[in-house]
Amino acid sequence: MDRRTWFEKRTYHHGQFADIDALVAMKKSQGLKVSVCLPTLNTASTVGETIRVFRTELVERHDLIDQLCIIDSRSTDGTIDIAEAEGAQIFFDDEILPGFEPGTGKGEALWKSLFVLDGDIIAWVDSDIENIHPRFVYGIVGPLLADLDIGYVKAFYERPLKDGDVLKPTGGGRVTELTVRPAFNLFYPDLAGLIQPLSGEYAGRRSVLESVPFFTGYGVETGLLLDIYREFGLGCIAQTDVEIRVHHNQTIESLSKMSFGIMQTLLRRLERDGKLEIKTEPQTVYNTIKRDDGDYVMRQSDIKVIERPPMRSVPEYRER
Ligand SMILES: Nc1nc2c(ncn2[C@@H]2O[C@H](COP(=O)(O)OP(=O)(O)O)[C@@H](O)[C@H]2O)c(=O)[nH]1
Ligand SMILES: [Mg+2]
Repeated sequence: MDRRTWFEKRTYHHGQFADIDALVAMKKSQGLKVSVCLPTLNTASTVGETIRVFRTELVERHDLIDQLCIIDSRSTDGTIDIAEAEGAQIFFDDEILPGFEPGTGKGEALWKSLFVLDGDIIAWVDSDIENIHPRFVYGIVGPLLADLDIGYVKAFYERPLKDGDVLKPTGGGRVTELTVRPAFNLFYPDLAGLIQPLSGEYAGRRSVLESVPFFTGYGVETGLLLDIYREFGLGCIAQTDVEIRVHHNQTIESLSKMSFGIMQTLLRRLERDGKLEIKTEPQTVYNTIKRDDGDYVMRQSDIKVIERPPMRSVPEYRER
C-alpha cells in the first residue's frame, strides 16, 4: 500500500466507532477478548477518573472491555490505591519475568504487561489524560474489530500546550515534531503519514504485539511502529482521530532526555535495516547543564534503552 492510499484508507475518526454496541457484537461474533491496560507512574490525579469512565461506560454499560488494569512501576503518590478502589486489576512490572536484567520506563512496563494480559486485542492508554473519554478506547479498538487486515492502531489528536495557566491550542508533541517526524521523513517516509507517532494510546492484536521486540523507556512507541511496519507492512497500521488530548506537558529538559532514548531506538533500527552504519557504540550517559545560583553545573544521568525480545520467543510466555 503506498503512503497516500494508506493515509486515505487507514485514517479514521472516533465517531465512526461510536456505536459501541455494534463493536461489542463484532467482538462477540469474532470470539475475541479486549484488555485495556494503563501504564502508571505517579498519576494519582488522573488515573481514578480514567478507570471510572472506562469501567462505567465500557465494562458495565457496554461489554467492550474484558480486562481493565494498570501496570505500575511502584508509584508513591496513591495511584495504586485509587486504581484498586475504582476496580482495576493491579500489576507491577518488577514482579513479572524477574529472570531478565531489570529494565526501566514505560516500554519495560508495556512489554511486561503483555505477559500478564489476557486479551486477544490489547489497548494501552496513558494514565495522565485530563480530558478522558471512552473514545480513547473505542476509537483505537474499533478499526481492529471492523477490519481484519488491520493489526495496530494509534490514536492521534491535536496537542494543546499548557503555558502556566494558559492552554494554547497547539504546540504540544514537541518530541514528535523535532525528533521523530524529521527522522521518519529522512529514512522511513512511509511512516510520515502518522499524525502522532508518539501517541500513548494504541491497540493491537496479540498476534502482532507478541511478534515484535519492545524498547524500554520512551523508545517503545517508535520501536513498535518501525518493527510492525517491517514485519507486517504499512497496511497493518491505522490511526484514529480522537480530537483533543490534554495531558501533563513535560519540561524541555525531560523532553530532551526522552528524545535521547528515542534516538537510541532510531539509530539501532537504522543500522538493523541497513540504512546507516554506526561506527562507534552510542553513549548512554546524558549530560544536562543546569543554572544553579548564577553558576552552570553539569549533571549526568544514564538513559539506556534496552531491546526486549518478542514476547512469543520468551519460554515462560509460551508456557502460559
Ligand atoms: N508503569 C510505568 N508507567 C510509566 C513510566 N513512565 C511513564 N509512564 C506512564 O506512561 C504514560 C506516558 O508517560 P509520560 O511521562 O506522560 O510521557 P509523555 O506523555 O510522552 O510526555 C503516563 O501515563 C505515565 O504515567 C514507567 O516507568 N512505568
Ligand atoms: Mg503524558
